[in-house]
Amino acid sequence: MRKEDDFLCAGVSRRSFIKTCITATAMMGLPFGMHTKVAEAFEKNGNPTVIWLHFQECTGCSESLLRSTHPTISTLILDMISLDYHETLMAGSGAQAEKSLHDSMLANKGKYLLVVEGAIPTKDNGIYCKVGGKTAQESLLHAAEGAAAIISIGTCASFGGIQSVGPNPTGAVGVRDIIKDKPVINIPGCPPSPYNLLSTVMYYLTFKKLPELDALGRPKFAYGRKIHEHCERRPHFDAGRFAKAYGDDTHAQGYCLFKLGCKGPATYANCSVQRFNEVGAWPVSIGHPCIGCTEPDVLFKMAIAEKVQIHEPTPFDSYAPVDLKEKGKGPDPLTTGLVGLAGGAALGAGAMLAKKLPKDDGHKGDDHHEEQE
Ligand code: FSX
Ligand code: SF4
Ligand code: F3S
Repeated sequence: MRKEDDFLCAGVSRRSFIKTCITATAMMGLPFGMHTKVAEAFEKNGNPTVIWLHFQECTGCSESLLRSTHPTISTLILDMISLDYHETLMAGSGAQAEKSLHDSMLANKGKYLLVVEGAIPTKDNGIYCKVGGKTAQESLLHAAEGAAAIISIGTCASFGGIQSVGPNPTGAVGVRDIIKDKPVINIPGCPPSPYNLLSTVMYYLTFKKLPELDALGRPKFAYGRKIHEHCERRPHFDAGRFAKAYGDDTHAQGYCLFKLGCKGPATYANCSVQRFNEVGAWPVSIGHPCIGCTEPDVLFKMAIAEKVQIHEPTPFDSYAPVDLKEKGKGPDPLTTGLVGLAGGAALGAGAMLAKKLPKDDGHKGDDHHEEQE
């Protein structure tokens, strides 16, 4: 008899597959148990054709995908989807590669997912990035025509990224600046979390629609909250304990990195929750301030050490909820104690925040969180 782990689903072990479905389900904010629906949908509708184009970028987005190990996203992504074209991963090149791109677009017209990595130069007829004799803009327009949906992976494809920083010599823009007649989902980050890409693809296959997006086109399940709300250094922030210099005692003790320029209070992303690799690291956990890499107005627009303005102070989301009291019953002493603690902490946080924030802050970052239909 076969062990469960020996059963292969779309080229990966059943156990790994279910684990990935559980992770993706949790990331999408769906109730526990929904992973079976996600798994069923993936088994039924899985193996979607994906065409992946590269334009102006460093390939860090693809690298990030390949380096992820828990769960083994690279294996899952590469086995669970039909990656028909990816310039840096495919074996073929030249005319052979061009043919497979053309054949796949024709065979899967209207059904494939187009993933775009990198910005698109528009100046001087787009001559600053050409692949196979075509400008990035031409390739994008051509591939977008038959796509069911487009995913802009990384900050470059989402918003223009480093290429678009002034004076923007090549006129670099993001996909949404060019494609107006197709759904475009932004998964920013420089590089982004590969789990956000996986969850978005799984959501799309499960529900046959796009996840809810914010005003910047980012899935709300991954970019709905500020890093600052769930950062492990947040208690230090609330208590007014800030690292003063890299390598000094305050830094070594894990104090809040706000005064070293951490952009967490103005950055919407799930890095501190999902983290990046098997050791569970993310920039702030290893002592570097968040540089706001998911935010178009922060990354490369503000200096690393520049402080962000905190517009809407939000409490640390690990404090005890304030509605612990069961309906119809009086509060028990433990609940009262917890509520008191939570309230005290939140008040304390607000007071400390007002007291400790420097007065000479800049005014960038925040706040793109109106809903998008
Ligand atoms: Fe951009 Fe991707 Fe930054 Fe690099 O290729 S989002 S420069 S990490 O990786 O596009
Ligand atoms: Fe964490 Fe940065 Fe917020 Fe400090 S400022 S709590 S390091 S996100
Ligand atoms: Fe980017 Fe900040 Fe996360 S720099 S990777 S959004 S912690």
